[in-house]
Amino acid sequence: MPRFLSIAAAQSGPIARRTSRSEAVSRLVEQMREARACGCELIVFTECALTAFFPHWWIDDEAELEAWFERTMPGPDTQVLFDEAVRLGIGFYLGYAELAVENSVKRRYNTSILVAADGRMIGKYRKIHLPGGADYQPHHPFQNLEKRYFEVGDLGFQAWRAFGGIVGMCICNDRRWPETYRVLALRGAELILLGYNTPDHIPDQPEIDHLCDFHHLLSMQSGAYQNGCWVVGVAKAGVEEGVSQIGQTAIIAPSGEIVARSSTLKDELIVYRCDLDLVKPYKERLFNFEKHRRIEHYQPIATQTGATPPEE
Ligand code: CDT
Repeated sequence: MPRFLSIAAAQSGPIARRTSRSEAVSRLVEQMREARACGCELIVFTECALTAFFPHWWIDDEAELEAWFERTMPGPDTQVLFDEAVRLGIGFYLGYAELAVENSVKRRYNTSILVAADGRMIGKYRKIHLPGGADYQPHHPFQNLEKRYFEVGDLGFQAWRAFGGIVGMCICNDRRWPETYRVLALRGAELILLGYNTPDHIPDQPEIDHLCDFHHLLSMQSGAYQNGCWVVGVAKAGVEEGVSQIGQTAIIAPSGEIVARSSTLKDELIVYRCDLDLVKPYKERLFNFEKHRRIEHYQPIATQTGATPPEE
């Protein structure tokens, strides 16, 4: 019996530094309407979908920095997105910068949420793999200061029963790490949603610039295949405040095949009717974790019983 779920991956073009939240949200609302008109039940937006990707530049002033963050979700500027989702009857994944006040302490996270078609918050994820550094790099054409502006996420990798399947979330750099997909799949995920802001130039490793698209797709395709999951990866693409970012928004089947892919570097919706039951041949046979994984052999060499000591 197929379990169909029609998904829209809503690639974003650049968002200028001066763009207001309400302008950015109105672009998302437009894409949401288009997705619903295409019969979609779920729309996936990108990482930090409400603003320019501010970790690309240095910010000293605390108030200026906090202005890039959302204190509440929904908040005054995002309520309209939730209202429109309910009106249309469509769920969504949204990435944003979150300012949380916990026990009177301010904490900043790179966050995503999963929202049901009735506006209910299904789950929240806070990005674990933060790339870049915390210090200014004077010789780089742009910065990657996620380690300065965000804390490492404290919610782990979780999966939720939603949209007729089991859904997990991650964000951008997480997609390059096999453990992201593996932990989500061990928790039962059948569908993994993610947004990303990925420059097409890596300032401290320019020799692999020409492989940016390849490594992006390679990570998601292998993650999907090796864990028997659907993966939906959504870009913020194009030249944003002088930083050129890849597109390649893609929907990937559990076979590892790309079934839909963007072709521009602008706001662009790609849509696919995913059969969630296509995870079964992989999860139940080839990659049946319970049957075939051999975790007793995963210990570091020094703790393995019967390990041959290194030769003198
Ligand atoms: N936003 C984010 O996590 N970007 C990183 C840039 C690293 S450059 C290889 C990414 O992994 O896409």
